[in-house]
Amino acid sequence: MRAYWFDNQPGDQRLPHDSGRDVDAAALEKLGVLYYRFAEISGVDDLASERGYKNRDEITVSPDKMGAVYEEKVKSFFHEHLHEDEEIRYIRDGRGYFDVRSQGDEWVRIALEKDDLIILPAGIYHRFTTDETNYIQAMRLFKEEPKWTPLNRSNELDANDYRKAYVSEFLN
Ligand code: KMT
Ligand code: NI
Repeated sequence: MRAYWFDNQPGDQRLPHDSGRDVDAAALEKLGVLYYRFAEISGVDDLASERGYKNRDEITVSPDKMGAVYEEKVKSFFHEHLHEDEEIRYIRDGRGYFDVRSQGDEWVRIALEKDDLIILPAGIYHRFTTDETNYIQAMRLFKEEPKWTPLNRSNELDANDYRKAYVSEFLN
């Protein structure tokens, strides 16, 4: 994992967009973003049982697996959104970027690779993209049913209860 300020320059979303200014794990934690690294699946199993995550699946995001819809999917993952539940991703192979909004509403880019696990809190505005390799395989953990409907950012969404709870816990 490496986190840094997104450079806000034009260009494909899959390019690094690296400003050269790093963001440390403590700063991520202030935003409610938790990071772990597990070389063994047993670490993930323990975290899942502590947090009540009973179910999991795996997704591969690549042109090989997704075919013609790949480009469209990658664009849709990159729309700024939130979820009303935590988003947990454990990277099994490949690489990708999760971008999260900072306290000052700037993008922080989090580059993840194999064995990285990230927890994004409910209500945080974020987006995802593959990198230039166009390949990532990730485990998605969830409590009951998959509940990761993306709610796209809007002024109305700022009044959502989960958004308000996030703002009061982490951005004030
Ligand atoms: C997400 O939340 O955007 C995704 O599930 C994308 C694939 S997981 C790396
Ligand atoms: Ni999401």
